[in-house]
Amino acid sequence: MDGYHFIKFAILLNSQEITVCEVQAMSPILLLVACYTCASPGLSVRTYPPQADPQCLRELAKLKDSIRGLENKLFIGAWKLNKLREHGYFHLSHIRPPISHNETVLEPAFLPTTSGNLIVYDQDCAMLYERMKPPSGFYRIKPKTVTEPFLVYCDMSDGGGWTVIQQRRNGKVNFNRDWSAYKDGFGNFQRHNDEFWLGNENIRALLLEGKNLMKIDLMDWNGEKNYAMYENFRISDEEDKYRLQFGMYSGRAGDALSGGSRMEEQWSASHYGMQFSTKDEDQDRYLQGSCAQENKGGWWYNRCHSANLNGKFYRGGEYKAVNDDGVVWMTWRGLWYSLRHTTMKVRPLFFMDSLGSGNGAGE
Ligand SMILES: [Ca+2]
Repeated sequence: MDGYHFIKFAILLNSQEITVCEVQAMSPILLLVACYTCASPGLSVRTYPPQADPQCLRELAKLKDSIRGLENKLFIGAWKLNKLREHGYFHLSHIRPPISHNETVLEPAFLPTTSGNLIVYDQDCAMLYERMKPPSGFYRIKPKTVTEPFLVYCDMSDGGGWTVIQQRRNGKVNFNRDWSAYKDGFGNFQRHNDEFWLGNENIRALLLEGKNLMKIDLMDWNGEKNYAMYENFRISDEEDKYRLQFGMYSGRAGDALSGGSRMEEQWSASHYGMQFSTKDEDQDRYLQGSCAQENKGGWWYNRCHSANLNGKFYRGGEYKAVNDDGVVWMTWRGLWYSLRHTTMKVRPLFFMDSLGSGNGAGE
């Protein structure tokens, strides 16, 4: 509330005015209903000149807080209900207690399993998490726009519900691959520390679902961890060469995808708006050569990068090379330090995680 105006709810119901001091006697729920009612057509809200009654103002502030809390609950409840309705999980038979590692709760019709992995048809790991709270592992998901379900690693820790699109752990998988490999995905999809790229087609299908949060987990060779998060991470289709866009950054590892803090760095290194390049498909802004060839991976190169998570895996961290081709997150360890672990994982922006925070800002 500003110092000059204070808006008093005067709710006209059957010509009866309820002033703010009368309102304070109402329960928060009634007040919420009243507030929604007063916003309805045919009823009106009036603005009054300032009236300095401190007691009244305090009560009003408290009530506004209650309303905000209730509105949040209402919003989350409505959102959950919509999801339940949309995806048909509102049948009592589907509501089960959390499962243990070796317990199977799917209907027999969904079995048998493939490669030891349950076949499920959730659109992503967040939906799977909400439905079953299973442990981390590989599961088949089926985003709306794809016809065939595909295997993903679901990270059910860190609040749960993360679909992992990229993972580096040990350098066993070669990431210096061509366009079709990056399009379809490659790597191993069996153990939790396997390395892989989920594939640009699959990633695009996953991100099409709407507002999301991409979390990038990093670990250096001393075991120190860090992270960066981006809202609304998305890529365009193959025709537009999987062009990258993302929203607000948060985290502690620095906004390397935007190219760092200096303007000249951003101009040449920001990955925002860049198309995807591989060693055989050069879409970068480096006219003299190919960033993908020089930096040994497929990525949204500019001229060339400040993040190179699909780069060459160097043991030990600091490395020497002709080009800065390591597994790099410039704003944390610089261009000449190759990280040990990287994970790129995504889930809906509005997600009630196991910590109940709802914002997915876990470490
Ligand atoms: Ca080029």
